[in-house]
Amino acid sequence: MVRENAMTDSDAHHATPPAPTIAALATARGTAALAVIRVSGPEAAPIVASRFADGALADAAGRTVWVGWLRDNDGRRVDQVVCVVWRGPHSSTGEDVVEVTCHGGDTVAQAVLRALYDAGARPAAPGEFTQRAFLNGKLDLAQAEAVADLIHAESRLGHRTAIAALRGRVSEAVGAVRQSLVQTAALVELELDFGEEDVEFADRDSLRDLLAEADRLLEELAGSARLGALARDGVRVVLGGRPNAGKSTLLNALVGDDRAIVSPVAGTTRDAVEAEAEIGGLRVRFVDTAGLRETADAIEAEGTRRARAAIDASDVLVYVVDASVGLDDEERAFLTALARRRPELPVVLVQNKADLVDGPARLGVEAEGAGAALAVSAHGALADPAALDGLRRSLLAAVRAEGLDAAAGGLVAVNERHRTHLEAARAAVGRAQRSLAAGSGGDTLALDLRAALHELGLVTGAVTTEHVLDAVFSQFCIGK
Ligand SMILES: Nc1nc2c(ncn2[C@@H]2O[C@H](COP(=O)(O)OP(=O)(O)OP(=O)(O)O)[C@@H](O)[C@H]2O)c(=O)[nH]1
Ligand SMILES: [Mg+2]
Repeated sequence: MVRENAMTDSDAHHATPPAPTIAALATARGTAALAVIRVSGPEAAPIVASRFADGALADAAGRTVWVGWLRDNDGRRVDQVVCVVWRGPHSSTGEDVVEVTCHGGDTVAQAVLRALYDAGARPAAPGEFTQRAFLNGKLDLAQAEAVADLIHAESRLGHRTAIAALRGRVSEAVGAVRQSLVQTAALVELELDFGEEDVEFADRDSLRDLLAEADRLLEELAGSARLGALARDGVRVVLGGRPNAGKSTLLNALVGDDRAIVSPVAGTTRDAVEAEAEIGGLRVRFVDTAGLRETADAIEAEGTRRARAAIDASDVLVYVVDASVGLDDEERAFLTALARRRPELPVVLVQNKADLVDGPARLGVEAEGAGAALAVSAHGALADPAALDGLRRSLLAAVRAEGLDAAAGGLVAVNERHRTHLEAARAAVGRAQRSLAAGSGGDTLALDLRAALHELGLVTGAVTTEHVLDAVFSQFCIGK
């Protein structure tokens, strides 16, 4: 249905052919009231006009709206559409753009697309609209990546960090580091110009201060990748503990839905059961697991094996203890070993069935690597909303995400790709700092500073390689 007919004969004769005009569905497929098809490139308006009721659309001014019938190759009416014409560079891609809004549903939208392909547009590759916006200077690379993050945002925090990056916050932060490095490099390179005369223009103390400042900013910025990952991917919270402790009951209470089977029989849960909730703007995926115990039952033993694997892959472990039973030595040993194996894993200890015991936390279930146990009652009518909220707050604190949702705007968070380049820039700054301390010549210093600047350029796209562009834009969906 979708076919390649991008190159016309005349294109083939150009030394550097102009970017072909591309078209794609910008909205999701499926039944909907409306669908939007975007066309971008030098022939956008003539291509749409050739199938549109009013041929004058070909020469339409930018920011004009046209309503009329769109016809296919055989002159049959496809749909009554609304066309918005944008003229480059004042458009989302920087090229001429026509947005065709038709009725929703796959049949109509695909028929409109086919008519436009027949008229000379070619199907857009994933991310090609955004890539053109980047190549035409409408967005830098970090902002282009934010477009993809915005589309895929699955929580309030993901939305907010993507908006901040789209507004250029990441680029601004990188720009601040860049500025201090450029300043340093300028001083050093000036000195190099006078190398023969063996003079030191650059005051060593201010160079040291500038480099220290750059290092601090880079560390902070690279560190924000943690927040970026939290915002984008959310956290995986595994509920673990002895059989019958109330893990499944707690899962159901936390997500407000009857997701997992609950029963008084120890060993009820076998497969891991997953359910999602948004807590403090963060996407939290809860994983309920089989109770941990030695068992002769082969199926339950497999469940236990899966539970251990889930705990190993978790971002946070909520270890559930039946308050009326308490934590035994074997469990303490398990938690101690876990703390040794994964010292970075936050463990939130929960004493469930608080309703069965008199008074607060009489069990003293502190274990290595875990804070004081929270007393909750996950059980149906006894479920205590305040205690559950306390548990939710502990989860946010465990991943150091408390208060993030309330932080107004300004959430600068880099992604993994940025982090790699920022770390490389920091390593180069570190080398420069050592050269300076060792009293090495300006030329080694200049080399490291250039390396650091190069890495920063790769974040925003001031420097690009095919590899970087492919890596970034191939993650987009078609139509974006
Ligand atoms: N009194 C009381 N009973 C609870 C509470 N939470 C759970 N229960 C009961 O404890 C029993 C076990 O609950 P589950 O949620 O199935 O326990 P589990 O940890 O998932 O057990 P397994 O899947 O077997 O590992 C059920 O009968 C629950 O109704 C609570 O806070 N108070
Ligand atoms: Mg269970």
